[in-house]
Amino acid sequence: MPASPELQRHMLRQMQTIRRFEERASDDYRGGAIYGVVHCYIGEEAVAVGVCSALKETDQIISNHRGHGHCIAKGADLNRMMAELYGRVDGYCKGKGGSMHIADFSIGMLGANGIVGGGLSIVTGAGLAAQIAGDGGVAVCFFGDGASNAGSFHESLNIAASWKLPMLYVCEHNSWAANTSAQKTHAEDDVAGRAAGYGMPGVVVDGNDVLAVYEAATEAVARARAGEGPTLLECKTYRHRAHTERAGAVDPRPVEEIAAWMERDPIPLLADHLKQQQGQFSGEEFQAMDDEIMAAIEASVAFAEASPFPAPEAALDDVFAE
Ligand SMILES: Cc1ncc(C[n+]2csc(CCOP(=O)(O)OP(=O)(O)O)c2C)c(N)n1
Repeated sequence: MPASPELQRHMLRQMQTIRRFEERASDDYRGGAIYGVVHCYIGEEAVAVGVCSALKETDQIISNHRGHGHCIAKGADLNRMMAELYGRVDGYCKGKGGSMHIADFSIGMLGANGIVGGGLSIVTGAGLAAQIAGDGGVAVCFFGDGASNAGSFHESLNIAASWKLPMLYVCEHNSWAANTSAQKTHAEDDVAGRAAGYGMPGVVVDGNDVLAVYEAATEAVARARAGEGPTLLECKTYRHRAHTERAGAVDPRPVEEIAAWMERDPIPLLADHLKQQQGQFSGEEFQAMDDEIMAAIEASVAFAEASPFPAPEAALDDVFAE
């Protein structure tokens, strides 16, 4: 089902929010206000937004080390996200998790994860739980082409297909795992082809076209809800930034390759599409939307700065389950 003009405007706002949030996170990380490490999703926003727009709030997702976009697309609170990056007590993990551990069960965001491939088996358990509960829920995993070579990928897809779990596996194929080209680690260009080996559909989609991602995800989600089992959805996309925001981080990717993908930036692609629809959108509206987003980002930084650091004696609180 094609996205309505209202939904398209919502998607544009979501993508621009991810972009602005991460630009600020990167600046503040390099400026020393944010600790730990920051991996930016900039350039890949259409994947998280297209997929999450096809979900209900009660559906569950899991993310990886590059998780800000998935959190925002699922409806996470910017203030608590920024406070977490700043390491403050009002952050999602009370300031002790940082960029790679943001979770919000209340909106079906089961968490980012610093272990490459770590989310695949966890969220497959969430799919099994939804099936047992019979509540019509769907579980979604976002992971990279690098993670598609982890053992957990094969184990998870095999069991999910065998048991017809209500799942969507979203491979964000950006052609690089840290600084290693997928050409060195994948004999086939398409990860989706592996789906046949497990007995599930494998679909390749332009991951920079949010409307194409949305339509493919909508179909896969309907299939999962109908009890027909999981789908592997491979989204071809690209990150605009180096693997991490660390100053001086090595980036071996060819400049021509980066430039070609930046020409297909998913945000202008959707904005231009909206503008071409008579009376649907204008440059002024985009500017007004961006101003509101920038104000929300500023507010999130003020919220973070006003929050204290956790007390040293709280270091072990919430670490162990009781
Ligand atoms: C088990 C494990 N091995 C290695 C790493 C180091 N590492 C962090 S991100 C990354 C690359 C992941 O690539 P991919 O899954 O394609 O995701 P992308 O960064 O491209 O979004 C690696 C090797 C890790 N965090 N966990």
